Amino acid sequence: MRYACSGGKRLRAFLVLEGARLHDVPLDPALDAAAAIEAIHAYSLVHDDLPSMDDDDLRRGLPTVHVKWNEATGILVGDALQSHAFALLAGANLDGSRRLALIADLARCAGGQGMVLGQALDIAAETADAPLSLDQIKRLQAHKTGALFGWSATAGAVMADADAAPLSAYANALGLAFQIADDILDVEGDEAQTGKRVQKDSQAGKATFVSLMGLEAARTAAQRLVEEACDALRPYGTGAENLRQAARFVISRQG
Ligand code: GRG
Repeated sequence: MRYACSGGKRLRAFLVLEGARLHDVPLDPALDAAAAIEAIHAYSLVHDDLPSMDDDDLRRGLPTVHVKWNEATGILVGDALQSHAFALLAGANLDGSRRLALIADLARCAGGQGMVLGQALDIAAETADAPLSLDQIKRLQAHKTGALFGWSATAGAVMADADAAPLSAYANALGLAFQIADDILDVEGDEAQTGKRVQKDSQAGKATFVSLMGLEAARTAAQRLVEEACDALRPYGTGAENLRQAARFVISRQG
């Protein structure tokens, strides 16, 4: 479990801590929520890497959990990380109703109406008769990666019983920009390595933002979404500068 949680950009934890800071939430429960979302994220990566899913050998530059140990260990590590996330939230030093709201929101965002649904749609797309449309890809990604971004950015407002709408709008735009940037990075990384565009077997024939929009239009769309994300932060004034920088980072990152 420790191995699976090592490394990574900690982007989701950062969103939790910044959202909490904007709402004057004490550091202790904010750190519990930040750790919880990274545990859920790590579980999703361990399971996504399994042979029955994306079958990846490397994650964060190191052997994936099922390669380093075995497949059963990968399944169990993911299961245990998920339980650990909810245990962290259940133990957070918060008023009972706020703690329950955080837990219920995370169950919704991570589960069968959120990230797991997105993953299911993604797997179904591999055997679909036709590639997905742009709207279908947007829906898939809003669930697969966007839902956890949404929980992360709004957790601070939930912990403070404040209006979460601006941070929710920020997270929606940020999540989509992140996924478009991820598709662009995939193409650019492959091109840098091989000099031409290649796709791994599990991606073959799968529609992405780049395959549907083209590289330049995808870049422009990601840039627009970052501006939209920054605009959503207007109610917080200069206090939200770190979140604005995070949005710009999401489309300028190299990994
Ligand atoms: C197995 C239920 C289940 C869900 C898996 C999120 C997900 C669903 C799979 C991840 C597959 C993937 C690599 C998608 C691309 C976008 C993404 C989530 C990248 C990883 O997130 P980063 O870049 O990772 O924030 P780090 O390593 O920095 O934490």
